[in-house]
Amino acid sequence: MALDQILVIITGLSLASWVAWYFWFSEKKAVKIQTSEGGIQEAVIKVKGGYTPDVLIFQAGKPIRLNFIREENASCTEEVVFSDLNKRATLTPFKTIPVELKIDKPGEYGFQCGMGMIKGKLIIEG
Ligand SMILES: [Cu+2]
Repeated sequence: MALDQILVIITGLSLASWVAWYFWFSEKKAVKIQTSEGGIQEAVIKVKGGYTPDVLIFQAGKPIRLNFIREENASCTEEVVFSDLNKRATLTPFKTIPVELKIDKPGEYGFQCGMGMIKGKLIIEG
C-alpha cells in the first residue's frame, strides 16, 4: 500500500471518529429540569435558528410547562409541533408562549418546527 493511501485512510478514520465524538458529546447537553415547589416542571426554551436547550429531561406524571421564547421573525420557527403528543402551538415572536404538557409514559418525545427542519426532544424518565 502506498503512503498516500495510508494517509487517506488515517484521515478518514479520524474524521469519522470526530463526527462520532461530536454527536456523542452534543447528546450530553441534555438539561435535567427540576420540579418547583408547586410541583410543576418548568423550562424556558429559546427559539432562534434552533431550540436552546434542545434536549430536556423531565419526570413522568408531573405537569410540564415549556415557555417558548421565539427571538426571531423567520417563519420557519413560527409553529412548534409535538407530533407524538398531538399538540402544537404558534409562537408569537418575542413573547413567552407556554405549552403545558403532562406525560405519564416514560420515553422520548420529539418536537419540531412546522416544517420539520429544526428539532428537539423531551426525555421522560419514570
Ligand atoms: Cu422550519
